[in-house]
Amino acid sequence: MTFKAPDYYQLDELYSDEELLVRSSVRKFVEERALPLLPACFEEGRFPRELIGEMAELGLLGANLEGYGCAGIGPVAYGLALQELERGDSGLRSFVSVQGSLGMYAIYAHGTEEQKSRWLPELAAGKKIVCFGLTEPDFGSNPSGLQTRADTAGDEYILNGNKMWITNGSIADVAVIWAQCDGEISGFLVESGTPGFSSTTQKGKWSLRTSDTAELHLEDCRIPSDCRLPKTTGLKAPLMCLNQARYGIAWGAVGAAMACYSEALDYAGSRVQFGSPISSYQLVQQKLVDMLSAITASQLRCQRLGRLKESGAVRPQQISLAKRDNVAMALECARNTRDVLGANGIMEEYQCGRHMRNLESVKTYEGTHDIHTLILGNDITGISAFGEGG
Ligand code: TGC
Ligand code: FAD
Repeated sequence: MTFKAPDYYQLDELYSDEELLVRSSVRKFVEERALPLLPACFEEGRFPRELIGEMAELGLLGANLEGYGCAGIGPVAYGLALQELERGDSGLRSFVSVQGSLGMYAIYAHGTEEQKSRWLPELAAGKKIVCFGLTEPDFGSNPSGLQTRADTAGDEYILNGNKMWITNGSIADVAVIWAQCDGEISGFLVESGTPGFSSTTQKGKWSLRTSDTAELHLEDCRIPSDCRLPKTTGLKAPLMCLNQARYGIAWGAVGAAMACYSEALDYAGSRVQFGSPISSYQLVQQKLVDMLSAITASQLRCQRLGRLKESGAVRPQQISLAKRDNVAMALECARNTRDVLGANGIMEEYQCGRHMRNLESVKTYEGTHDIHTLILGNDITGISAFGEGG
């Protein structure tokens, strides 16, 4: 099947030449290099490490950061790149989100000049991999209560605790670990191989199978005091990183929806039942139109969000709205496509089932759908409904 990107409101006219160039180069990479591998990787439960070098060459790692070997592209170009990656698979976009928007951004925004010079060029080049450890077994939606501790011992910190569901966790060369330190949440750079630091790959996922997910264990893990990210005092520091990643997810989810819509339209045009293509029946047309309408609304939302980010005016709550609604929209498109494809919709040779399963994770990570609802509810009413401790 040839992918036909829906652009019903001619939004391409609103993108610059540079933005369209970024999109076309990532689209080519996904079409020619990633999609031939992804279905098999999904079946095997394997992250395609062999694609890291090419993604780095395309400037996709820390793409929207300035200097340190990063491409320095604008937010809209970055969004379009992530849209293309997630058109391939959410796991590919996850890798790029965690490497750039969470790990590299944490160092970029909160690190010393030495930390930035040491890590960012190699992370941008894909020679090193980073992960971001915020979530713990008992603290997911409510990271403010996290239990991992960093205690001062002379010119070292001693870290103890466990992290869970950490993307890139078992392949990372360095982990950004969020821990309680002197009564505040603070970030620490922990290198793989440090005594007392280990990871366990989380097996048995039926979603995001092309992504590496791991538990991280810290047991009397000693790190030099200059491994602390100095500008991290309080939950605001990791939440700033989450804004970057949630922004990318808002765009990425639209890519997954576009892949599903294109598949549904193509299939409906060629599948004949009762003597005619199923696309000639009103109920099928309604499903296709609902998808197109929802995708167009999300594309417009991304466009505006990107321009707001470009001008420095975007608010975290506006990002929450886009993450929440675009992911829900994409999940609905994946389910509708599965339906339009009938029995074939459950087969791995079609993409909709893989996207549908992936999007169940995307709905949960980076703040669940319901947490973003509460963030927005709080914003419009001024009343927090998170419950005690929220
Ligand atoms: P709250 O009291 O509201 O806020 C604490 C401080 O942070 C500030 N703040 C923000 N700053 C920047 N950006 C945001 N989005 C911010 N939201 C809040 C706030 O102003 C305050 O600052 P200050 O100066 O007064 O101290 O904190 P809370 O404890 O009530 O929690 C708020 C809540 C529930 C919204 C937050 O905890 C939350 O977002 N929870 C969801 C957790 C989450 O998203 N985890 C993601 C883990 S990483 C991940 O999933 C990666 S998957 C990646 C992949 O594979 O692609
Ligand atoms: P919980 O917080 O236990 O929530 C369970 C349910 O309760 C949800 O429906 C939630 O919406 C609801 N709920 C919770 N609180 C409230 C409330 N106050 N009001 C109403 N409903 C509520 N984390 C990282 O730190 N780094 C990573 O790289 C990372 N990668 C991930 C990769 C994958 C594949 C997955 C699945 C998760 C990843 N996560 C990562 C963790 C992710 O951020 C958490 O799963 C997410 O924040 C939700 O936490 P939880 O799973 O503990 O669910």
